[in-house]
Amino acid sequence: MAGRAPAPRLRPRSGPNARFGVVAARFNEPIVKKLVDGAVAAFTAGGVGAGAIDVRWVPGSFELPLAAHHLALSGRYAGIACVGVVIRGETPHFEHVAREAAAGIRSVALATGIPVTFGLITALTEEQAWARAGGDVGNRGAEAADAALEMVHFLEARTSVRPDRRTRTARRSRIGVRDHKR
Ligand code: DLZ
Repeated sequence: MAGRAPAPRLRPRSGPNARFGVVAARFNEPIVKKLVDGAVAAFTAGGVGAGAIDVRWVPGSFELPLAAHHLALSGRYAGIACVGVVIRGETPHFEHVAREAAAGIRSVALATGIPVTFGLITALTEEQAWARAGGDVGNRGAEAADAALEMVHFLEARTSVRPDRRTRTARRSRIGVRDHKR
């Protein structure tokens, strides 16, 4: 599936104070670094302050969901972009990695309510992967960051809860904790 994602450029209302995370899988690291650069550049272009973007590395794409889940539950992040590169090898192993990463990332977003987006390249060859890491076919990391920004904007338009408070608020209401005003 080739093609470029549309550039949304819908900025979160919370402005430069909103924090964003990039979780990056170290497998195929030289290509993944291009995705990280793309994601950071897109967040910055979207109005996120340079000091408000945290990049965290994990061993491989299989580990992306757990790391993203941990960051999302911290309540510190408005959105998180996951980036990684899965290239077909000689065995079906890569299919398991790609499938679990995709399903896991989706689950984290649904379970936490924090936009956690999918900046993975799944490619048949290294050449295809480079093309999607800032080459002819765009930069999947930048697209994941743009998607996170747009989803934060989407959620902000529908709730008065600040994005970085959303997880904490959801958790507190689930366990029946109320804020007592004195
Ligand atoms: C083991 C493995 C393989 C074969 N291929 C990739 C890959 O193409 N891209 C990637 O990000 N990670 C790969 N991994 C590593 C797994 O994601 C994971 O880190 C290990 O299986 C340990 O859990």
